[in-house]
Amino acid sequence: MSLQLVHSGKVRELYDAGDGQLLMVASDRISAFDVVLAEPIPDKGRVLTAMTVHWLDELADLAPSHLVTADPAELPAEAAELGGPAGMAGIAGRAVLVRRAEMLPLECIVRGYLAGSGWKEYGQSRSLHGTPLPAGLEQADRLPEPVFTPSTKATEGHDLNISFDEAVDLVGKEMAEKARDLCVEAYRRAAAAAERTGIIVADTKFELGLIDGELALCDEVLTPDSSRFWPAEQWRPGTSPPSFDKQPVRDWLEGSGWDKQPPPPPLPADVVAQTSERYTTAYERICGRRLADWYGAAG
Ligand code: Q0Z
Repeated sequence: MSLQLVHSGKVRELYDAGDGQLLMVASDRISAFDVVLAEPIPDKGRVLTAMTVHWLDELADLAPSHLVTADPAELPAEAAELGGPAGMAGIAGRAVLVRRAEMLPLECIVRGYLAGSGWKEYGQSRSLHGTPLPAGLEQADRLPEPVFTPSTKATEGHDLNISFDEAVDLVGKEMAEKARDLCVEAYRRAAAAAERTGIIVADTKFELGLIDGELALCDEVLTPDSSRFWPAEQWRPGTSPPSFDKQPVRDWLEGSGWDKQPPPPPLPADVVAQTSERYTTAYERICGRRLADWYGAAG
């Protein structure tokens, strides 16, 4: 009578809930430098789940979503088995019931700033996703307009950038255009809201799927794990801004002398506490809600 695990990611799990539904569970695990650390970050799973639900609600007029419920009282009874000794209370707030979608074979990335692989490409060819950009842009500069830069899920971890025409080959012209327009508008709205709270959403990745033939927002939405969040006051073009959420972990690991080969050294308790605090702050600032009001949060 246990829920079947259908997919296990680095920091979350997906279970078959029957009736065309899935249970998506965000853990408190954190990854840095491509490895998962041993120490959980308290409330991280709740923050990511609450943020996703916030954005799905904010964007509901733009697109339907896969979300059925985040209310622990409405989850299948077997979900309690995933909550450890605390039972349902152990997963409350970090598990959502969703409708199974026919996922587009695309990672729908939108970039508003020049970071990561976008900055790398610009350095090599003064373009982003093959489209020429103005000369003289610096690392972390804001782009003139947000750009849709789709990729495909490559084998293990690293994704492969694809052109818009290749996206069209994968899903058809109408679907590719719809996906692009939806994602760019969703990014614009979320980035504008976050900017008013002093947080820059440099880029983000959406996963879309078809539900009843309609394009729907699926998976996690505008979370720190699917996006680059930067503290606006530390943004300086020409430098690589710190990550709003993971920087304490990265800084400590960098200073630990670790050779970046697994296993990573154990994180000190103060780094864990500081990081947990960053996630909570990100949620409370960006979404304008208290985490204590979310399911299962300590208060
Ligand atoms: C999401 C993923 C996770 C590992 C598949 N509504 C949906 N319908 C069908 N498939 C998915 C969804 Cl969200 C789906 N992923 C990503 C989630 C653990 C991987 F919780 N894979």
